[in-house]
Amino acid sequence: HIQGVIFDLDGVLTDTSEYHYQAWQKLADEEGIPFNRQANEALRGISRRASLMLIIGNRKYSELQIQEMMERKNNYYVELIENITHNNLLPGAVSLLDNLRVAGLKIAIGSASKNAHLVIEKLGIIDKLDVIADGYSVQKPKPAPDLFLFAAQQLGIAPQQCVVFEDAAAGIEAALGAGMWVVGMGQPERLGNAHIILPSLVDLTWEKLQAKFRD
Ligand code: B16
Ligand code: MG
Repeated sequence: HIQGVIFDLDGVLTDTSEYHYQAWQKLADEEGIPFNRQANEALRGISRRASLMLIIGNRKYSELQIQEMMERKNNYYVELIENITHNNLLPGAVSLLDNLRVAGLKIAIGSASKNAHLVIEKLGIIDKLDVIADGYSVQKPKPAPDLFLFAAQQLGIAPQQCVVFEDAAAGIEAALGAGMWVVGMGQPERLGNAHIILPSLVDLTWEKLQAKFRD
């Protein structure tokens, strides 16, 4: 049975996905590359480099220019998240974290972001987490299962006893590849193969989640 819960960060516990979008939009505008909110959907949950590659498509840039653009985007992002607080937690997130802890589950973050620590600190939830796996934890980014396997290993729990909350197709693929249970958050179109799909974390408890897995 399930002993560990691994949360994606952007788009699951917090609304910072909007700031990733705004930072990419600014970079794309400066480079004269067409980009919009809809194109940004494809970048959900994927690494900084993979995101940039999708944005530039077959335009030719040197490795040096690519590095510079990744850094520029990140500077915009870090600027945008400067003022985030616990108000940027998505509805239901804190009560679920507290409920899971009381129920005796171990809790990890499994985020592709290299800014995950900074974001977690600003959200004020560090004390509610047992493990933080982030963009520095493994070499191969989502959709490879490595990040979630690393998180489970750090928790000391077998992958089959972990459930992952994800909002992105790449993350769901990663979690399924790791042999974990998967809860997809948000729009069903992008959540394909998740075992369960939920619109939000509001009013969710460990008890209710277990009941959903039994259905
Ligand atoms: P960074 P998650 C992901 O975080 C974001 O969803 C994605 O938009 C971003 O490109 C990626 O982190 C890398 O972030 O540039 O800060 O290292 O959803 O896995 O928590
Ligand atoms: Mg995400």
